Amino acid sequence: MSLINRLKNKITGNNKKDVVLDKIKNQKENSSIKKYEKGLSKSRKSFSHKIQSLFVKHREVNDEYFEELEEILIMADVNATLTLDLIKYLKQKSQIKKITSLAEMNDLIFEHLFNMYNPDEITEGLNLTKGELNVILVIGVNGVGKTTSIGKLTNLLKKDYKVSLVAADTFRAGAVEQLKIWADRNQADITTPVKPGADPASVVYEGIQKAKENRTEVLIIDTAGRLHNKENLMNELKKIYSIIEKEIGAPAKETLLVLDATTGQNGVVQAAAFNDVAELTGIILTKMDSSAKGGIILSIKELFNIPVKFIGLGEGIEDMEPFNLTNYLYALTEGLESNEQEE
Ligand SMILES: Nc1nc2c(ncn2[C@@H]2O[C@H](COP(=O)(O)OP(=O)(O)OP(=O)(O)O)[C@@H](O)[C@H]2O)c(=O)[nH]1
Ligand SMILES: [Mg+2]
Repeated sequence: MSLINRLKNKITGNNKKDVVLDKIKNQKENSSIKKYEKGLSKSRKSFSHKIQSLFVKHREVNDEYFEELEEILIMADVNATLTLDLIKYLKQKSQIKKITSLAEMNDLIFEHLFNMYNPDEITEGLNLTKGELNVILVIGVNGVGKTTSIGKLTNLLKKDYKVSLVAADTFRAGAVEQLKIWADRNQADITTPVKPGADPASVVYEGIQKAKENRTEVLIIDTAGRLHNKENLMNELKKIYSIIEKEIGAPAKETLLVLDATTGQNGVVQAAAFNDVAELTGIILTKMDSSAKGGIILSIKELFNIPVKFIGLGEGIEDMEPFNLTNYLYALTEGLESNEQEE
């Protein structure tokens, strides 16, 4: 019997996971789920495949099993509090349900992850208004994938909005050229600094004037990667925010923090630092495809009240998806399901 049917027989009451599995089964051809499955394959190996491998080592649920499970969760970057809560829950539940087999434990883990979160939770999209000039500011430390994500985001948004770009990274040689390439690929307008090292706020000012003239609806601002020297960052952001307010008469619609999933808990530290100085409205989590630490999303959810709005699943222009918790959890835990079916 398939896992889905088995669970349906076994679990009574309204179980969110059943609903989710049904939905996913019906949408297997959905290209977004396929992208998630592919992009999260490394994370899946370090999560569900490792949990499966406990089958080989342990015949039954015991203290050693729980210790190893805890280690797997921590290594997958599920934060410590969440890991301990999860282990505590699994220990209690397995006692109550008198679970001794690892197959049933896998059921429990799979089920609990889906029950912890609302599978119907619609990730907030971007807060954009058609027909108006909406500004999106993109910030984050060096090399996390800001410019690449702007290229991908432009590709996603250009179907519905007129998008223009601003190269306010006046600091790094080559940064302007890099954004220009993405602008060309997307056939989007771009405002560049008049000279290297120009004041980023002045480029933003120019960008807004041009945007008003050519009826841009979404203006995306690329900024220089910087380590979190809070004072400098705060001053620079203040200047940019005030130019936006003054020139548009409304604040930036989105300030997106870009985090690199491969940096693990360091990303969590960056989120905390940026959250102190910027009015963050969302996170773009990049390089999920290169990371084995998919648990970082659960950590971010646990620690900050900032939605992950997009995840980067590769280097190509199409390799960024709006974040979808159901697809993500499914792609992370999928191995557990096939393990069940093979039994
Ligand atoms: N595999 C993978 N690589 C990515 C992803 N996003 C960005 N990259 C790569 O990460 C590297 C850095 O990307 P950039 O977009 O230049 O990063 P940045 O934050 O703009 O960097 P600075 O401007 O130097 O601060 C590039 O080689 C990108 O191709 C992703 O989702 N997956
Ligand atoms: Mg850049």
